[in-house]
Amino acid sequence: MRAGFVVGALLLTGACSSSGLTPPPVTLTVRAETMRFDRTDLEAPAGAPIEIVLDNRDNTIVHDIQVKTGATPPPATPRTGGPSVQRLQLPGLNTGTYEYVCTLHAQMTGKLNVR
Ligand SMILES: [Cu+2]
Repeated sequence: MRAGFVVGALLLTGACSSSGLTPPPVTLTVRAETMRFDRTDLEAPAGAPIEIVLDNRDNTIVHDIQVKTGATPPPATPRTGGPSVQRLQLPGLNTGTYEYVCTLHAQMTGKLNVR
């Protein structure tokens, strides 16, 4: 429902812009290593579908990544021990800053900036 609304809104507003198209999907990779995310500032264009790749390098330690998009429940990868790779698909988001976290480790946080 939400993704459909976003795409529909973009098509309506895009009719007057130069492109009029949904921005191409973006892939953002975040490594979890030594109980930290290697990147704490991610960027994506507004409206572009986003794939976040969580590369857990912490041997046997369980991590996930959850993005506080406003959806209930917030989208998140499964919790898996490293080494492992998990992928999270997000619909196009409106402009804003969205926090992302590992739900198991309070110090593992970052910001997804959508512009
Ligand atoms: Cu963690």
